[in-house]
Amino acid sequence: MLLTELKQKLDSFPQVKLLWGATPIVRAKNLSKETGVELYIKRDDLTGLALGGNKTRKLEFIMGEALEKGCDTVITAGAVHSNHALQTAAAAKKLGLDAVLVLRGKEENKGNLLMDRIINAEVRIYDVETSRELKDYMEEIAEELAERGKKPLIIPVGGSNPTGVLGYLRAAAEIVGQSNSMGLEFDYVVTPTSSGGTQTGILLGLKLLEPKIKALGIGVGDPREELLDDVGRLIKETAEILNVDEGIVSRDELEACTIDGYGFGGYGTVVREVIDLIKYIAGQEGFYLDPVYTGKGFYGLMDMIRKQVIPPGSKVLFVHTGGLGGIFQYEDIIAGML
Ligand code: 5PA
Repeated sequence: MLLTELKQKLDSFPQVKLLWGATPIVRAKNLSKETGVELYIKRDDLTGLALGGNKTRKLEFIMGEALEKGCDTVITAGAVHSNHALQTAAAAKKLGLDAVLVLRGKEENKGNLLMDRIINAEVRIYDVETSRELKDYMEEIAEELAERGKKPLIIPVGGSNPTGVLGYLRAAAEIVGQSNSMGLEFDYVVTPTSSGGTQTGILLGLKLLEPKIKALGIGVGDPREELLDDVGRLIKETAEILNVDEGIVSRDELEACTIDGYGFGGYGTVVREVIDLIKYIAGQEGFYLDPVYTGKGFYGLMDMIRKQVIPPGSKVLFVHTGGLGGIFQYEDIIAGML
């Protein structure tokens, strides 16, 4: 598909503008020298909403849908450290909507939870193990609000539905446009993956525009089968709304480009190996990764480079999906590891 064609398709969906503009692609000079690959970072941590991050892109389309449907409230879910929840609250406030955040975990006023409270989002915390289990609570709250005459929209965990994926299709288009104008041909585009929307958008977008580029999603500790099912379903559903072949990415291809082994015991664990890497990268390149997503994703990338799964000389783009608040959510654990 031509770049202009994909851009036109994306422009035809309801949307609002939340990003400042295209996020920069920056060469990681010291790390490139050290690793023997040409390493670039797509700074999606600098989207401009709250603390920035990948959810801003998804929310451009999700909030577009909320406004089109005449909703006055959005409800979403995640862990207490959820970057998505904070981004959703910030987008809602900016657009004059209410936000209800349905969270799980330890109630501590710091990090993203503190930011949620500063922006005056309604926060409800439940004692469940996984964010999937919060779905029923979101539905109950939606009913409760509807009875009070409100019009709520439920946004799934991570904003990972086909509407949200459109945001990362646009990111794929942006990457292709920027790499053309920089005279760069990437071999790999690498993202952390959890609820699957980011990986789906990049994978599908690059498959449509530049199928030579390998799009790798590095799991951050969610169960592999769940992730593969989620991304598989999202690819199909998004292909459908875009009117492209829903079999465009085969299950085998999806399995090959979904990388496992860097979850460090499961989603949300904060481990020394990753904190050491965050320190190292900050010291080399002057930017911060987060302990839950980008730190694990980048660890996986560095390991694949070291093992030459990604061969020397490759041109690699890592998408920095944000998550800065995670540093402050886990400040005590991290401080203990310095
Ligand atoms: C998250 C997710 P996907 O959910 O689209 O796979 O993106 C993974 C990801 N980087 C990558 C950062 C900084 C993220 O926050 N965050 C979730 C959240 O609730 O914040 C959905 C889990």
